[in-house]
Amino acid sequence: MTNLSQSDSEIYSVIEREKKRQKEQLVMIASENYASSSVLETTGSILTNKYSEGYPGKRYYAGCENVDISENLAIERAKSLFNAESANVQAHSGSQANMAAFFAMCNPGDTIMGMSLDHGGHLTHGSKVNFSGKLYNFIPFGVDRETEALDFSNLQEIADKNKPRLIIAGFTAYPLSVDFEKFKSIADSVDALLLADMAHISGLIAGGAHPSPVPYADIVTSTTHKTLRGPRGALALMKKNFEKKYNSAVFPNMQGGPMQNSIAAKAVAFKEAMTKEFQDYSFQIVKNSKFLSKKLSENGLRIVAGGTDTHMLLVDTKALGLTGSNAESALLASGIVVNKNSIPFDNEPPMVTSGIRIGTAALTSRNMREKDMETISEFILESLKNHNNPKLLESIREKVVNFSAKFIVPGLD
Ligand code: DSN
Repeated sequence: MTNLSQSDSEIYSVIEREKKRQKEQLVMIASENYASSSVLETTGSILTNKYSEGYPGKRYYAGCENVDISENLAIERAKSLFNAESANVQAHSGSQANMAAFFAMCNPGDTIMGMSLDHGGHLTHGSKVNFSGKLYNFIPFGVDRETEALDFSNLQEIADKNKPRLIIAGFTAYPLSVDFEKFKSIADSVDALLLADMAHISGLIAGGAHPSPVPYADIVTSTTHKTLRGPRGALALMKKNFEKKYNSAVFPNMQGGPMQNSIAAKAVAFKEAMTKEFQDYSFQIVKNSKFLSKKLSENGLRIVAGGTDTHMLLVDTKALGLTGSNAESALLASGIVVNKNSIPFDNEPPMVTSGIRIGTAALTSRNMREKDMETISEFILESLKNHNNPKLLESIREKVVNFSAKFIVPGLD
């Protein structure tokens, strides 16, 4: 970054400090990952200069002959990676991909069922502070109090009673495998449409480590930067009959010019996700989180829902007498980055919480394996048990820096 270092030392220094942070800390935010050098190069390319409102072959600007090729590649690769009938790669974010899905499938005021935020849904699945909860009549569903797994019989009852136009199968803090076929049968039983928001697990689905919603859902949305390891952005897959509606919901209804640098970087990420290496990566993520979950539960922490089938685990920190917020701070002081997270039926407010969400996708991108999860479980437990001892946390942080230095950082090495 020789140009930037000379023209804008302040931003240059932020990037340098962030590089150091991403190398030294253990990034365990479940929604984060390290994009490859090729994805980063494409995201930072001159494709950012081009306006291209419209879709390939039907643009409102001249000079789109090159970005038509990259957008078509992104569409075709997305379809082939996920075995989908149609794809749209223009949504700037997961929230916007979901907004376009609602616009394509519902009218304002329609009834939609979504997982409540405090049981692991997303803001766009009906939260009152989000456009979704303001524009539509959302009816929340949740998990079973005992098992902390999705409660399908309750979901069926809510669907029977409310006759929704749409049911959303999507989660940001649900560690277990999702039975999309079951969602589809409930949606069919009440004549509802089905939207799957696979943002968290799309990399696992691409690699074969989690069942796919594509055969069942009318529309599937995803971010591209979580387990899928692409650039920050989103995609949508849909049945052919929703292609036109979804495309016009994104443009011109919701967005203007698409970000062609990001779309091309999505194409690069989709190609990477088609490799055997990525398949192995996706299975390793799950092995790592299962192993970590086992180690933490053997040593005094309670794992919500009894474990994990994915890249994430939800940990009840009250088992060690800590709020999620205290746990997050103690771990950060040790150089381990997680986020506090409400757990099902949490008595604490969202800024406090009784748990933390831990993800293994980013560390698996650094080639960490089960034996490394064992070391990390020791760092985590020691930090939580000594949360009131800043000196000890600082000594763990030094160990974490030395440990992290042994692993590659995609995009930086
Ligand atoms: N905010 C993201 C997460 O961390 O799960 C979801 O969009």
